[in-house]
Amino acid sequence: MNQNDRYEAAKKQYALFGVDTDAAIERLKEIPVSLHCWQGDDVTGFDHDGPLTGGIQTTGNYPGKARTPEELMQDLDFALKLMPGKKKLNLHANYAIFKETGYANRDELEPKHFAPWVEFAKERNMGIDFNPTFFSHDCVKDGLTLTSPDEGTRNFWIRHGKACVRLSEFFAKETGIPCVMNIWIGDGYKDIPADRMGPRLRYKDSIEQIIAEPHDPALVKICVESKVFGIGVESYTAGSAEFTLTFAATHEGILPLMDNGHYHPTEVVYDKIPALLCFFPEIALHITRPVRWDSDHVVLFDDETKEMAKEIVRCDAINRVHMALDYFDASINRISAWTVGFRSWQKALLNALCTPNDSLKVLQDESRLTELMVMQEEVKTLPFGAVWERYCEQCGVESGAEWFTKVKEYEKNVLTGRG
Ligand code: RNT
Ligand code: ZN
Repeated sequence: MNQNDRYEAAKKQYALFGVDTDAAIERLKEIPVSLHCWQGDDVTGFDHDGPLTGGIQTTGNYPGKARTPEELMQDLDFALKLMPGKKKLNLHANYAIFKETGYANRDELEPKHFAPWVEFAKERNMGIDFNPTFFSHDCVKDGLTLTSPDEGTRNFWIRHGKACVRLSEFFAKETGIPCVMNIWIGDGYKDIPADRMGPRLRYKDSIEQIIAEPHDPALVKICVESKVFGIGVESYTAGSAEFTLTFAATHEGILPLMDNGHYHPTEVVYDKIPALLCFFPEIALHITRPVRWDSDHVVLFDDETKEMAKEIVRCDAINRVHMALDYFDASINRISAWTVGFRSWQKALLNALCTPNDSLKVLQDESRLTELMVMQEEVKTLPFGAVWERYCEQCGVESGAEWFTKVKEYEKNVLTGRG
């Protein structure tokens, strides 16, 4: 059977369940997914020489890490060509480029420090999402930024946040695509604090000052990301789930951002997606793979990932959920890490679009729960591979693992020369 026959046979089988695979493929082509620049260099960036802080860690020492903006862009460009679908570029403030402009501290970042990135994104028809970087910097005092009791420190980071709001609006205007700006801080305590509310009141005030920076909410979508704990910050995290969710709920236009590595191990973000969609017009996600902790392994086409995508599709919320990848594995080829993760989320979305959600809902609502179980199991073995093949073909990328041959060549020709 050739590829076309395989697809036509699959299409018929899906049609028996009421699924239109052609429509699913077309829909997927329009869903933007944000690709994080920081997988390419282990969250290092270009504005400091110090270690990665903030309670996050990359482990591994695979050769070939990008060391300059040129190398990171070259790697990104290579990886993007192996991924089907519509992409946005997700940048962190510490990826500012100072070569032409001279150094600027985080509280004085300006559009000119990101001009090469804007050019990169525009040339590839990508929107840009943005993240202030509240870590890996000398002005993090005692592990604290926006919650710091030291007003000088806290004000520095508020100014950073405001600069990022201005930058986000600049990105949106330049690309013509709204910019999702995500606030995440690692502030917290390794051991039992004496005051759990004070840091949160300061954090609340800090975010309120940041979002007061004039901006068009249609162009800049500001999110707050929660977290349960970090490395070295095990006992207390100021930006907990309750804190960020309530902040978003009580501040017009602010979106909650859920990272599926940031909850207790038996909590699942796929169940939280529909809960939040009952209240918020828009929400945001960081899609990652936590293995026993917030380890940020490469996203795979696994059950949790599939369920997250299914909820977005089932809730008819594709346009209400901003999807971004967030992981960093330094132990394997970083281009492969980018590619596997992006392709896995694409597969999850396509799989969700090829799920007979309407008929399964009917079974639930009619309490035909035995049949629901039978059908949900049945759907799992439909010939999804042939639909994926067709989608990749239409997007001009390889559907199978042939892409990896190219990555190996690139590793040999480009990455190994990086010393
Ligand atoms: C950390 C958060 C945060 C970061 C990025 C680099 O636990 O997930 O989103 O991963 O900002
Ligand atoms: Zn995250």
